Amino acid sequence: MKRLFFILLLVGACALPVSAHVGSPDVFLEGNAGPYKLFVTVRVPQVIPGIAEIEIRSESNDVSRIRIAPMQLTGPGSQYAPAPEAADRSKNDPQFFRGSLWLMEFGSLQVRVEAEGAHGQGLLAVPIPAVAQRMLPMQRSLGLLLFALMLILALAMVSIVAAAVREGNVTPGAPVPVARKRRVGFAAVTATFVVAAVLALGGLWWRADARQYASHIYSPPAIDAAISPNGQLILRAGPIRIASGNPRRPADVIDFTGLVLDHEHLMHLFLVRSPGLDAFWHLHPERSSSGSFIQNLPAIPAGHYQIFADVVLTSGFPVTMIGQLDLRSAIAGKPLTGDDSGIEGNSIASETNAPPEFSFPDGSRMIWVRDAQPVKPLRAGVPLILHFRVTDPSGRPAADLEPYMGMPAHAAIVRSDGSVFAHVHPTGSVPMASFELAQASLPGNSNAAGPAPMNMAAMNMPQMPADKIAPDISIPYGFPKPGLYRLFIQVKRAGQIETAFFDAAVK
Ligand SMILES: [Cu+2]
Repeated sequence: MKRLFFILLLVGACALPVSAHVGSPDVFLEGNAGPYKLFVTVRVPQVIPGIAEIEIRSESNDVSRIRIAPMQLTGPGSQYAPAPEAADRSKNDPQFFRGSLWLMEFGSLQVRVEAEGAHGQGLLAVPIPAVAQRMLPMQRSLGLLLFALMLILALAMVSIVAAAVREGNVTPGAPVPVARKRRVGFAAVTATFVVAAVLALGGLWWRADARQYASHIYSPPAIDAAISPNGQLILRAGPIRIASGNPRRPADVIDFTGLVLDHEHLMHLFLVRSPGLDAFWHLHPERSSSGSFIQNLPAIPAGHYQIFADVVLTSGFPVTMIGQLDLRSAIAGKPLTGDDSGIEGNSIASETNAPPEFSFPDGSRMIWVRDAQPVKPLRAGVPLILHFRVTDPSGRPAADLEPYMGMPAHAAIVRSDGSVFAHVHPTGSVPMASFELAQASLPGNSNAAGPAPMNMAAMNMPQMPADKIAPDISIPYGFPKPGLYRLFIQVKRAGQIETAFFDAAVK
C-alpha cells in the first residue's frame, strides 16, 4: 500500500521547470569546452525529478566523445561531480551528440559537459535554473488503473486476514470449526477499518505533499513600478521565492540585497510599449538605500509598457521580474547616459515580408543573414543560430564595433503578446553572471566568493575590450512557441549604442 502511494505521489507531484526568461525555458549556450567549440541546448524536464534532454553540436569533427553530468551551480555541491553519462553520437551526423540526465532537485544547477577528442579534453559548465512552474494533472487512465489496483490490494488484504483467522491453525484436510465463523466476520470488519484508515492517512499525506509542491511552483516575480514627482522610475519587488535545492525543504526567499552584477549592472530593465512593441528601452536602475531600484527615465512617449527586469541571484539563478507601467502622458525625461539605450519605431508587422535589414540614421545597416536560400521559415522549438551583419554606409562590413557591456551584442526577443521575453547574447540565453559562476566551479578554476574573472576562452570570444568586435554577430536561440516576435539587437559603435529590430513569424 505504501509503495502504491509512493508511486501515486511521484506521478502527482510532477512539475515543469522554467528558466529565468519569461516563457522561454530552454537553455541555449555556445561556448568552448577546452579546444572544442560547442553549441549546447538543454531542454529542461517536464517533471522534477525529471529528465533533461541535452543536444550538443560540435563545430569541428575532432570530438570523439562527450559526457554530461548534472550538479549544483554554486556551493559545496558544485565541487563533487557525479559520474558523468555518455552522450550518444549521431550515426548520420558525427558532430551531433544527444543525451539525457535526471535532474533530481530544484534551484541553480549546471550541466557539466566533458568533451574528448583529437586535442585532449575540455570542460564546459552550462547553468540550468530548475524550478517548478506548474503541477501536471494525473492522466485519467492512469488514475483509473491505480484506483483499480488499490481496490484489488485493499480487498486482498481483507481476504488474507479473514483467511488467516479462518484457517490459520487448522490441521490440513480437517474441516473449519463452526465456532470460528463469528471470529472471521469480526476480523474481516476490523481489517476493513484498518485498511480504510491507512487509505485515509495516505490521502492526507498525498494532499499535504501536493500542497507543499504547489508552494514551490515558480512564476516570474512581480515588480511594482511608480513614477516619482521628479520623473524617476521607482521599482519595488517583494521577496523572490525560489524553490530550494531539496524539494522537501522550504523555498529560499531572496530580496534585492542578494544580487550579483551581470554585465556590470545589478539590474537590466527593459521597457517595451505594448501592444505594438514600438518603443523599447534597455536601462540600468541603481539600487537605493531603501532597497528599491531607481532609474532616471529618458524621453518616453505615453502608453502602456511591459516591464521585464533581469537580475541574477548570488546562487547564479537568473530571475526576470515582470510588471506594467501606464504612462498617461509622455515623459520629458533626461538624456540617456552610460549603457542605457532605446529605440522608437513602427508597430510590429502582422505580415513579416519586411526585408531582413535595418537602416540606422547614418545609412549604415544591420542585416539579418538567413543562411538557407530561399529562406526557410522559422520553426518553434528548433535551436538555431541567428546571424546579423553590421555594414557601414558604403555597404562594407563595419569596422567600428566595440563591446557593449562586455558583449559583441545584446538581444531582447519579445513575442507580440509579451508572453515570451528572452535577453540573449552571442553566448546564448545564459546570463553572463551565471555563466561566470558556472565556469568558476570547474576544477582548476578559482571558486572563491565574488565574481570570477571572465573566461573569454570559454565564452568563445576574442579578448575584450582591447580588440575590435567583428561585424558578424551570431546569437544562439530557439523560439519557444509559434507566433510573431520582435528581435531587438543592440550593438555599440564608436561609443554610440545602436538598436536595430527585426520582426519574425515563427511557425
Ligand atoms: Cu544583455
